[in-house]
This record gives sequence, structure tokens and C-alpha cells, in this order.
Amino acid sequence: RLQPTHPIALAPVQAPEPTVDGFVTQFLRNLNNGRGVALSTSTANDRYFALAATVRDYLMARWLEDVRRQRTIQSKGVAYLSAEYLLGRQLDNNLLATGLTDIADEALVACGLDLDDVRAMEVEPGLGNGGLGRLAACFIDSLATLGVPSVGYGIRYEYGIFRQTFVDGQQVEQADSWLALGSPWEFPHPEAARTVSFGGHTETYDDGGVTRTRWVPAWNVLAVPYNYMVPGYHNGRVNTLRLWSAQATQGFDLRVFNAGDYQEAVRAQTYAENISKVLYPEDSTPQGKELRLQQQYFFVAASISDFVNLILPADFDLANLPDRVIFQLNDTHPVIGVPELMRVLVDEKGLEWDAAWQITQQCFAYTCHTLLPEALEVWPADLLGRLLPRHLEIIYRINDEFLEAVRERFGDDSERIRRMSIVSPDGAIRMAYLATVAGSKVNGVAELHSQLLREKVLPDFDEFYPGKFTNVTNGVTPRRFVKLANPGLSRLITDTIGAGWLTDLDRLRELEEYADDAEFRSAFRAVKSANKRVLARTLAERDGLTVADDHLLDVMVKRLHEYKRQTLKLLHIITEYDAIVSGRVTPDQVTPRTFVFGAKAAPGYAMAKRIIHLINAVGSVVNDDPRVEGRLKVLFPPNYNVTLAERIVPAADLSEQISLAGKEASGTGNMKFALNGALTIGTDDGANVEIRELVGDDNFFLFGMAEPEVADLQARGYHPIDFVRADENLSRALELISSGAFSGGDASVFEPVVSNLTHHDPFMALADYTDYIAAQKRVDALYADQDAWTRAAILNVARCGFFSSDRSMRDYIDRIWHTPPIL
Ligand code: Z57
Repeated sequence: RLQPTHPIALAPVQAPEPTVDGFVTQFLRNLNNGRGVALSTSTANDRYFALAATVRDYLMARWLEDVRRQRTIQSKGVAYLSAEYLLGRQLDNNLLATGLTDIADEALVACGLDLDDVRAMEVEPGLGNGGLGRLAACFIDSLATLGVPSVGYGIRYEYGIFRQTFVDGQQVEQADSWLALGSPWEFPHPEAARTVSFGGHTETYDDGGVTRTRWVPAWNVLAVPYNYMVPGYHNGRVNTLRLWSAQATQGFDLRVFNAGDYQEAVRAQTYAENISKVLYPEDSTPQGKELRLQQQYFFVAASISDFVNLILPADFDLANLPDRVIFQLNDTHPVIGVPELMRVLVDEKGLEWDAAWQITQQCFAYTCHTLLPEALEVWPADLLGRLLPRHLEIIYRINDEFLEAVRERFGDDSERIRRMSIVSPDGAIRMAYLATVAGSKVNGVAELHSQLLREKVLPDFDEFYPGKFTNVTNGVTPRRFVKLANPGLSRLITDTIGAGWLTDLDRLRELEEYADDAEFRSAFRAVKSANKRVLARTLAERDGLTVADDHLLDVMVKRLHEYKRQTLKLLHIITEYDAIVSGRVTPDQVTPRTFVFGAKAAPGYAMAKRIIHLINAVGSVVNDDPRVEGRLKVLFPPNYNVTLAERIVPAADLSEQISLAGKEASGTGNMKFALNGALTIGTDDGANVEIRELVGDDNFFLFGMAEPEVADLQARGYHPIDFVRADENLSRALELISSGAFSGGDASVFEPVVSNLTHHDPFMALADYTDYIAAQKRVDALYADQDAWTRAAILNVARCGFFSSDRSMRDYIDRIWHTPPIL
């Protein structure tokens, strides 16, 4: 017990004065003492670090206080387990949270500096692939803003999502060395490192007459936690994100390889440290690599140990664990935590199996993010057993007892048993099934997705576990994606309905009446134009691209995946292009449009990469053709990331959400665009369904088959060629690609894309083409009436408050977690 006597040491932690003088003083201290440089000799990076440190200093008192309080109150909290957090830049977000933006601005001016220049130095931590990782980042923002006790657990990848460049229109990946200049936001805590073990075998032993099992691992690594502040918005709360970094343990060499040779010892160290080296860049298509399972177990075992052995008091009765924590499984990536908690409770803490299983079932809940069968993770039992022999035994026992319960309920229905077994017929562990059996709740991420999950993916489980399945529709944080990304709109909203909406987004409804107010509409349009100019400046500086500000900005930004159908968007562009160059329409009959793409392809996904190449190829031809000049333009800035999204989203007029119905679990980009006043052209898929219900049919461009029609067509037999024959525009567009028009006459380059579409088209782009083009005509018609368009855009903003991640968090709290905020 510390017994300080000095009055300063006895007082609570002090934040610097929230004034320009206070800020300048603290900034210069950080520059001088933290960086060891004078203002006059500092580099831009020094200044960025000192500024970040200064913002940190304002947050620190609250952070320390919140950590202390969460430990003393010991109320139930959320441990969010996610292999990805796609955070985006931190500086602006943290300035916003603390309300220091204006003070920092003035303080820097007083130091002869420009906040924008300093901002530009920040490299975003891209510790995620796409929607799933960004969702986790939105959720921890909302949990902090709501004041819910929570901690986010994940991996501190040394390299995040790759940096994308284009060489001759083709994607080339570069390592994302986001830590090269250090990160001012992290706090390493090597003293709190956890040891994580792998390999070896299990054995039984006699423990005073009781036979117990223990795991004798072959090697281990150290998991070193790095803490990051997660500030709530204007509420003085600061939660923690805790990411684990792998480090070799001392003596690692001897235990692993028994080599006794220096070279080998160093090699072994490298092996251990590889675990947190790099983010796997596949989104929705797991690779089944051993290192990936190592990553998963690494961060989950460290997190559970952290909670059980460090956060809980030493005398805590583990029977009460469900009153203290809910481990939320963000997809199947952390599901190995289920047998891990069982192992900790039974093998390490000496609980009986049944008691441990009772506890475990209450401590986990599982979120599924997909419907694609190929995205459901399975681990071959031999791989899992080699890496985690005790966990495999535990999984088998869980499965045996589960199947026994199924038999009790349904009799010896061997078909059903085969279908429901956690272990597949070919001996693979189905992680989604394990999560479903172990989880207190299982949720999908949009109404349609949750319904299809129950009816099509896990129907046997839904029948067996009534009440276990639920829905929580995704959301996005309005702090980052409205306030920071769209300051102009935010100002207009506050001027119109007053402050307070940013933490109570349903209040946007109050804007509805202004949709009919000509003055408001013109202010709203002015904001959109200004945002286009900001985007134009960004793309000019970043990529040397030019954006016309009088064009309809038609945007499709998301990971490149066939199910998302970037090719359908391309076919529309080619059709418009063809219509002009073939003389069937005159240029002035075409709405001037700029098409913006942003998309990374998984490095091993050949078709996706070829589609990227095709987008760039179509772009160069269209952009270089004087016949369509001023009418059609295609922009594909490389390396789409959170930072760029914050510029593109507020500038967009039209949001492309055109996945095949039944394939996109939710989508979250769709929400960001609608909240920023873009209209959606979309299928009846994922959260599009809910967006359309809220904004109304008149303010949404719906097209394409709905999911039941997709299923019907599939069942009848889908022949894409029938659709090519039925629509001349479609056959012409495909023919243009095949002819080599976009590949300098070389027909072979994009032949795989065309032949895949015409012969297989697994995501039925061609079946939806005709209706898509018709919907685009409705877009043109509405856009021609700027008042009508703006009215619809305003109504999108006004009616999408539901998509705040604050609402998602409240739904999780009410339906799944039962973790009230602490005030
Ligand atoms: C991922 O980003 C998503 C699902 C996955 O199974 C994996 Br792996 C990565 C996405 C879905 O595709 C989106 O539809 C959804 O909005 C997002 O997760 C967040 O739920």
C-alpha cells in the first residue's frame, strides 16, 4: 500500500489548463522534454508527437480515474474480443472528444504552426481489413461515449493492412510500416505481460485422489499489452483498448528447439515474434494458415488471462464470473477463447467441468458477420491438435455432451447429428458452431442477415436453442463520420436544430421539416459542394487527380469482392460510355458523372485483382476519350482507407450498395453515406433494407432481385448467357471488354473476367444488370431536379439517426450484455 505524504501526490491527477496558454505550455514541454528538441529545430514529426502527447496529457487524468473506478466498482463490463480494429487517425478524434480543437488550433498558430500540417503527419493504424474491423472501432467509441465499463482486446500488428499502389493499373502491395516513426498513442506495459503457450501434449495426473488433466506445452511466447486511450465524446470518460504484441520469452530457444546454437536461438525468437507481425489481408475468406490460429489463440489467451488474473481481485469467486464480464466474440476469430476459458477454469483453477461449462456459457456471446459459406472458419483437427492439444480435447468433450443433448431431444436422428456436430465429417472444427453452442446469444448484424442466419445457416441450432438468436443492426459513430468528416453539415445541423444531436442521433428527425425549406436546401447544397472541393483538393495533393465540382459524384468504396459486384458498376459505366461514343445519345443528354472507386483486393484473390485492373483500364480509356470529356470520368485513388473515407463520404451524391441480395451481411458504408446526405442505389440486401424502410421508397433507388428471387433463380438454374441475349446494352458492354477496347487491343487480358461473368457469374451481376440500368435512369431523372434531389438527400440525413453505433451499443446492452453504463 502506497502512503504518499506530499499534498500534490495526494491530490487527483491534474490535467493541464484547458486554455490556449495552458496548451502552448504543455505542447512546448512535450516538444522539449519529450522529444528533446527546440521548436526552432523540430521536425514535422516532432511537432506531431508533441501535439499528440499534449492531447494525451489532457485525457490522462480522466483515464487513470476511469481505470481506478472500474476496478473498485467491479460492476459487469464488456470485454470485446476482436482480431481487428480499423481505428483511423486518432489526433482529430481525441481533440474532438476533449473539446480542444479550437484551443489547439490557436495554440499552434501562436507557435507559428498550422494544425493541418501537423495533422497530416499521422499515419492511421490500419489494424483491420474492412467492415468488421471498422465496426469494432465504432463500437469502442460508442461504449466510451455511453460510459459502459469495457475494454477492447486485440492484436498490435506491427504491419496493418497493406498499402495499395497501382503499377500499370494493377494492384501492388507494400508493407504498412505504421510504427516506423513510432506511435504517440500507445502505452506499453511489459510488466503486465502474459505467457501464452503452444504445442506439446496433455497428460493426466493424480491430484489427491482426483484424476486431472494438464497441458504440457512445447513452447511459449510473451504477450505484451499496449494500452490505447478510447475517449468518450465530451463526457470525461476514457476507456481502454488493449492490444497484444508477441515477444520471445527468455530461454525460448532451449525449450522450443533444444538447439543450443546461437543462430537457431535467434531464429526461434523471430518465430515467436512473427505472431503479431502482420494482419492477414483477407476479408471474408479465411486462409486456414497455422500462423493465423496462433494469432487468434495468442490474443484471446492473453486477454482472458489479463481479465481473470490481473483485473479481477485475487480472492474473486469464479462462480460469479458471469456477473463481472461478457466476452463478445467479434466473428469466429476469437472463438478459441471458449475452450481456453474452460481450460483455465478446470485445469488451472480446479473447477468441476459442469460448473465451468455453466460459467463459460454465460460469459460468451457471438456475433456472426457473414452468410458466405466460404467465410465460415473451420480448423482441421490435426492442425488444431498439434498447436493446442488440450483445447482439442475440450472441444471434443463439449461436442460429445452437446450431441448427447441433441439426441435426448430429437432421438437418434443421425442426419441431424451429422449436420449439427461441431466436428465436420472430414474432421474439421466448425468454429461458428462452437460459438453458437457456447454463446449465451448469437446475433447477426442486420435484420435480413439475422433472419437468414436463423433460417438458412444455423436452422438446427435455432430450433434447438429457442431465444438464443437475436439481431443487432450495425451502426457507425457519428463523431468520426459526421462531425469530423463533415464539419459543414454538422454546423448546419446545429444551427438548425441546436446542439446535442451528436450523442442523440434520432434528433436528426427534427431536420425533416426543413426538407421543404428552400433556404435550408440551398445551405445543404452549398455544404455538399464545399465537401466536393475539399475532396478535390485531397485527391489532387494525394494522387494528382482532378475532380469537377459540378458532377454527380457516384461512389463505390469497399473491399473488392465478387459478391459486392464492382463489375456491375463497371458495366454501367461502360454502357454510358458506349452510348455516347456509338452516337446513340449526345453527350449533353448524359448527366455529368464522376465515378469514384476505392477498393483493396486480398493479395491472393486473383479475380479481384483482375477486376481492379479492369476498373483502372476502363478509367484510362474513358478519361482519355475527348468524346466523353466533361461528361464521364472515372477515379480510382489507390489505398482507400479510413482517412480517405472521411473525405469521400461527405462529398458523395450517390452511394453504390449493389451486392447480390443475401450476400452482404449488413454493410456500414451504406450508413455513412446516407447520414452524409448521399442517396443510395442498392439492392434489398443487408442494412440497405432498413435504410430504405427508414428513408422511404421515394428517397432510395432500389433495384434487382430480392433474396427469395435469387434463391428461386438459383434453384431453377441460372444461365447468365440468357441475360446477355436479352439485353443489347449488356451484350455490347461485354463485347467492348472482350474486344480489347480497354486493353490496347489485347483481348486476352480481361477474358477471364468476361468469361467468368458470361459462363458462371456466381453473384448474378448479369441477372440484375437491366434493372440496375433502369434504376440509374431514375437517378439521372431525379438529379435533373436539384430541389427534389436535395429534398431526398436531407430526408436521408434526417431519417438515419437509427444507424448511430450508440444505438447498436444500447441494443447489445439490452439484448445481450446487460451491462448498464456507470455514471
Ligand atoms: C468483414 O469485414 C465482414 C464480414 C466478415 O465475415 C469478415 Br471475415 C470481414 C463484414 C461484412 O461483410 C459486412 O457486411 C458487415 O457490415 C461488416 O462485416 C460488419 O458487420
